[in-house]
Amino acid sequence: MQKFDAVIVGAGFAGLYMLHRLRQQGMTARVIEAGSGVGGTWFWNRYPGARCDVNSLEYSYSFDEELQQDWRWSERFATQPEILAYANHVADRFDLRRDMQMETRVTAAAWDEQASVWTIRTDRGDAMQARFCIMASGCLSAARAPALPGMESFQGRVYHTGEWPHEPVDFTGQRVGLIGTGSSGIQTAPVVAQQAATLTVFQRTPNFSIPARNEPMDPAREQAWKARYAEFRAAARNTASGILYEYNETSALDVPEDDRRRMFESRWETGGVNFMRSFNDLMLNEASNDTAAAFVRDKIAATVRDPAIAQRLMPHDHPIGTKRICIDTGYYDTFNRDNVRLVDIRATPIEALTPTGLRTSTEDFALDSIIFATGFDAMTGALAKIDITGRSGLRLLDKWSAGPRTYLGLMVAGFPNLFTITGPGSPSTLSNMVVTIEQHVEWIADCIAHMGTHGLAVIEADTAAEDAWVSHVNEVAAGTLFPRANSWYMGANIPGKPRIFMPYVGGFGVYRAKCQEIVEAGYTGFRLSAVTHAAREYAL
Ligand code: NA7
Repeated sequence: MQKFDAVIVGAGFAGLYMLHRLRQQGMTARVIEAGSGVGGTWFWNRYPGARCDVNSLEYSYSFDEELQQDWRWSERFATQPEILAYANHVADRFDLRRDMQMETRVTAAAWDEQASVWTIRTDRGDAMQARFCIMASGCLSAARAPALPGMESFQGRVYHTGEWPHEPVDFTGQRVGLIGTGSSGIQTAPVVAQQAATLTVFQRTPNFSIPARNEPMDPAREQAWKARYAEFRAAARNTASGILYEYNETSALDVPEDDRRRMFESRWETGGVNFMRSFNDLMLNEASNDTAAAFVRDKIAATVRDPAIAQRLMPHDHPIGTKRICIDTGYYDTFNRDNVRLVDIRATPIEALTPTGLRTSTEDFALDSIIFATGFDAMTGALAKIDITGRSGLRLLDKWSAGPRTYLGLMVAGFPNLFTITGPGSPSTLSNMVVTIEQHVEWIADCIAHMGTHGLAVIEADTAAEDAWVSHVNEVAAGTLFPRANSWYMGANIPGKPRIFMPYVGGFGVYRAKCQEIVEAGYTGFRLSAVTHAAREYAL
């Protein structure tokens, strides 16, 4: 049996940095990755138009000054290929690949109570032992497509945005169907529409989308950032999202209508998620939120020429931002094209795939390719695919049957020495993922170093601390508009999944301070115990 200090599951941004940190601390670690390359989300999501919605200068590691100075981003919002190239650069630059095992899926992880080690098994038949098992398996990595009748019968090509082929896909001359209008569908549609003979977008729920206004990197901006990178990064770590948006501390209701419109207009013009920071209560107060939602609906009406199609594209069923806000390049305008059609599958549901396309309750559609942009089993999906067994045979799946329970999104009571990077209950998907990943990686690495210095073998979250944290996470979410939407944040996109708001909405800066306080107070809410006899033998 191979033995490591730590096994890290996943070679995305979290796994890469975790490996680097542990190696710096002189530990042995092995990364197990299902894909054939590094990059996680950016390895799998290769669909046309895939692009980050956080400024590239901020959606990048801050842990190494030379790295952040050397790397050149070519656009305001980086494309998937560029982010993937960056992940590969990091893997090479820090010589990470020699401790990685690719094209291997972790299938099981079991805590050995006697030896205080995890036994980790893979789909290639490997078995390895590690004192620490670190899940860097991602928040949006378990792609899902609906199980429609007739799936097997369709003679054309089927794609999922989250599992896109590596070879280029050419839709020229094809009749393409796109199912799903979340971020992925909204980024895919404009690009495919330009190439395909026809594009039919099957929309169940309309979504709010803000123009990205992407542009080539402004050299002056790049220079200004790089000159003050450390300062900007430090400031971002104290914000609610880990991003230096222009935060406005005014309520949308405290300003005259004209001023409010001007504010929305200026942010619509500059583009990006900054729009949602136009006022400080858009996610807290329904009346404030309504003003932003109405503004975007007006923009849809002004962009889409056919009023009936514009109406169909306007969301009315959830407050703006309670489903992750989308950022697009020409999405609404795509519906002005002659080769694009919008089908409301809430009114006329898809009944089945057929050999030649798909059938709704009222019509047969002839299609050459179907793209599923139907999302992910978010936050818990990747963990649920692994048979994780903690103390006394407790299975994570059983423990989480009514929804995920964690302490700080970092650890789970009953699962000693198992860490979850950006786990449910942490800010994760509500913040800049790279910033939130760095904070978790550093917290975990420091914790492991602390254990080493103090001769401690086992750390475990306390059930009482976990209960209190889960209550706090729910309480904070309940004070916002977020639970009002059937979003993946709520697990609502997966039939049968418990309806719980999974990420921590209290803000990244607040959360980070809380994690720090807990450490300074001696790891409050965690139980740390000394080296057991068996663990000592293992170490030898
Ligand atoms: P999302 O945001 O979960 O969007 C999935 C879309 O697919 C959404 O419009 C869904 O409609 C639709 N969907 C899901 N299941 C079905 C079925 N069965 N039939 C028809 N339509 C369906 O996933 P994305 O990949 O776009 O984005 C995920 C995140 O990745 C994104 O938020 C960013 O953080 C990056 P629904 O709204 O459920 O009615």
